[in-house]
Parts: sequence; C-alpha cells; structure tokens
Amino acid sequence: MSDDKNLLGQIKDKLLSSKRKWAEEGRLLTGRGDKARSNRLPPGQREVKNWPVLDLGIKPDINATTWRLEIDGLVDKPLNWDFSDFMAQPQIEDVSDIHCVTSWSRYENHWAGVSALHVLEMVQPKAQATHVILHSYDGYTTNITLSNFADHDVLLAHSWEGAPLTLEHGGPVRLVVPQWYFWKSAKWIKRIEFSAQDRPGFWEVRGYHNEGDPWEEQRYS
Ligand SMILES: Nc1nc2c(c(=O)[nH]1)N[C@H]1C(S)=C(S)[C@@H](COP(=O)(O)O)O[C@H]1N2
Ligand SMILES: [Mo]
Repeated sequence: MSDDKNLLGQIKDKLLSSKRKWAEEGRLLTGRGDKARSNRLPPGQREVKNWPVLDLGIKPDINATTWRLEIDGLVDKPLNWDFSDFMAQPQIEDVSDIHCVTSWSRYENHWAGVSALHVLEMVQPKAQATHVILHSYDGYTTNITLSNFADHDVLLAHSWEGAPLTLEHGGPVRLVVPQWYFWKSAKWIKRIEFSAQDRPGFWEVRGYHNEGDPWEEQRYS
C-alpha cells in the first residue's frame, strides 16, 4: 500500500514535472492564443481556408472597360465613375475577416480600394439620408444604414490579396462591409443610392435579418 502510494506519487511528480517542462517550453501553444481565437470566430461559424463563391448564379457581363458606378439619391453631388475615375481616387488597404451566414468564416483578407468615407466626402449626403441601398449588375440589392456604411473599414474593393478581384468574387469592384455577414458586401456594384427610407434588399425580403451582425447571430428575421 505504501509502496503503491509511493509509485503513484512518483508518477504524479513525473507528470507534473513534464507538464511544467511543457509550460516552460510553450509546447502546444499555437501562437494565436485561445482567448484571441475564440473571440475571433463568431458563434455558429467555422473557419475555412479557401474562399467559396456565393451568388445568384448570374455572372454579369462587365469588366474594367464597361463598368460604371453611379452614386446618387439624397446627395448634394451625385457621381458617375468609370474604372479610371475610380482608380484615381485616394486608395486604402484594409485587412478583415469574412463571415458568411452559411457558416463559413475566412480570416485575414487583404483588400484594396476606395473607402466609403471618401465616397461620403465626395457626394455629401443630404441631412435626410439615413440609408444606403446597394444595387449590383446581376440585379442583386442590399441595404445598410448610413452610419454603418460610414464605418472606417467599409470599402469599394478592386483587389484582394494584391491581385485584381476576379469576376466570380465581384470584380471589377465590389463593396466590402466587414462588420456584417457577407451578404451585405454587394458584388459587381453598379449603384449606391442614398435614401431617406430603409429598403430591404434581395435576401432581406427573403427571410434574412435586416442587419446581420455575426456576433449577435442576426442571421434570419
Ligand atoms: N451582386 C451580388 N452580390 C452579392 C451576392 C449576389 O448574389 N450578388 N451574394 C452575397 C452573398 S449571400 C455572399 S455570401 C457574398 C459572397 O461573396 P463571394 O462569392 O465573393 O464569396 O456575396 C454577397 N454579394
Ligand atoms: Mo451568403
């Protein structure tokens, strides 16, 4: 009995000392930190390394030569940009995570393009404007509030990971709204309309949440 206790004691000591050694060596540490990691993935999501394509299945026939962007509605200075006008605007880069409502998340996407804040400076929305309606070349629409559109990390992106955005991912130019589920990030952006009324878009009238905060799991209405 006392021998057994001794043996157990020895095994425990050994386990403890190897654990201590692991701790000293930092074994099993990913470098990400468990806390940071669980804070990064919204509830019900899983991380993917690829970048899935999701849309209505209509690939619009546009390219950098034919693409135009209209920015109008309740603004003082409506705009109509072709691709070279767009590229002549001040450019920003941003890194953000994608959270798709179908449950995949993709970390660390490097975007380049023109910030929504710059667009707002250019067009000067009227005081009555409260919402922004996004219209795309495939007929898709989506809606966000003016204040969400004005988030510092919202941009009209032409590049992803240092290369021009492919047509399947919304090139030549798509919207990126990192704080919301990805359905708010309109591909093939055609028109940005400032409005005094909220106007639910394609998915919002088909049961998706009107906002879509992944941290609140605002998936469906
Ligand atoms: N024009 C347009 N934009 C769109 C969509 C679409 O069908 N048409 N689908 C939305 C949805 S539901 C998602 S999840 C993302 C997918 O973008 P991706 O194909 O680049 O991953 O685009 C969003 N923007
Ligand atoms: Mo989606």
